[in-house]
Amino acid sequence: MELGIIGFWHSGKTTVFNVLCKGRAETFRHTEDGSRVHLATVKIRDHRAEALAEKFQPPKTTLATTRIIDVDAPPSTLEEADTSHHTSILESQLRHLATADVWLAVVRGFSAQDLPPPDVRKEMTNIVLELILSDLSKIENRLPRLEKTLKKVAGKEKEQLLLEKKVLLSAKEVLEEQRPLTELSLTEEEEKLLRGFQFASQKPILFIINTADDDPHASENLCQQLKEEFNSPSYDVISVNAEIEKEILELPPEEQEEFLQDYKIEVPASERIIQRILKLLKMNVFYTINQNELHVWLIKENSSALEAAGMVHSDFARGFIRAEVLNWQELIKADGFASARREGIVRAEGKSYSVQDGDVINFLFSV
Ligand SMILES: Nc1nc2c(ncn2[C@@H]2O[C@H](COP(=O)(O)OP(=O)(O)O)[C@@H](O)[C@H]2O)c(=O)[nH]1
Ligand SMILES: [Mg+2]
Repeated sequence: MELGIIGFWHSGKTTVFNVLCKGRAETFRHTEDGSRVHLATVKIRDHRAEALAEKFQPPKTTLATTRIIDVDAPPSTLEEADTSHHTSILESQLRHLATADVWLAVVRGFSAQDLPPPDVRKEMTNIVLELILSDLSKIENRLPRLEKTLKKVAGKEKEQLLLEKKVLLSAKEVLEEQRPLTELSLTEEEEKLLRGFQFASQKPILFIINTADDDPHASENLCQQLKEEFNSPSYDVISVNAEIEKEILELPPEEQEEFLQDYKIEVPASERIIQRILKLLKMNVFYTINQNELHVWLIKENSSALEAAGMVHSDFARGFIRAEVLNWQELIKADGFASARREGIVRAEGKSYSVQDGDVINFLFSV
């Protein structure tokens, strides 16, 4: 899973990046266009895995991870941050983020010197608009080339290109109405055709309102309102106070708890953000456990036991016999797989079983 951080100038993207990697040293590379790209792979905290590990004490626990990318794109001065440069800022971010599965769109909700007062609605609208414009320009680039090639080919190849043209034209129509490609309904084949383009407006967005407001109720209300206004199953809105959370992370661990309480922060932003991302991406979590290791796995909702087996080990999928399944809480209550089997609460599931969030799975296989 890869999270791409986007947003306009000075919205707190890098601060959010640092909060997500818990203040740990970041790696970064400089790129040809002068951008600075921050990369991190972070473990996803999971209280259920913590409970399982505590109970069964496996020598090793492997948490699921996610990659996070943040781009500091030029221009890098405040003077250049006015609206006329917004496009180029987001465009140069997108260039480094093509492979992201989801956008973390950081929106400035705090006042800053030399910048206009925060306007979260406008910034959210503009972000969506920039994604749409970026996709539109990709399509406008592709179409004339496609036409050229069409003249030279025949048969199956031509058929394929004609289909691509048709899909691109309907995508173009949606974009020209200033609607994101998440609103385009596609067949599986059409979806495949578009995949290579990695269209920016086709990815879900978690808007992160980086607010100066430390009243959690006011922030919660604002998010709810924005969610209704930007109504889409592909969007979610969350508010964080990135600056404060970052400062707390810089404190010695024994002092962090106290400050979190002072600021009425019940769940740290890093965890809230990741949980909402998993929901937005419709990801479930399942677990495998043996005497050596507890392993946390992320899997798309509605995935089959066979797909889950393939993630764990290709042999498990190839030689799949059945999956022994039970919920993580049941496993803890039963004191482990052996006694759960004796109690008869372990279910035997076949290849097509749809994996549920919180399942612990033991794959039986033979190769
Ligand atoms: N007051 C306030 N300042 C913030 C907050 N988040 C970030 N900042 C400050 O805003 C500036 C820009 O933040 P940065 O993360 O570098 O923004 P980026 O350009 O989007 O990467 C920095 O000086 C931060 O300290 C916030 O929640 N409140
Ligand atoms: Mg930055």
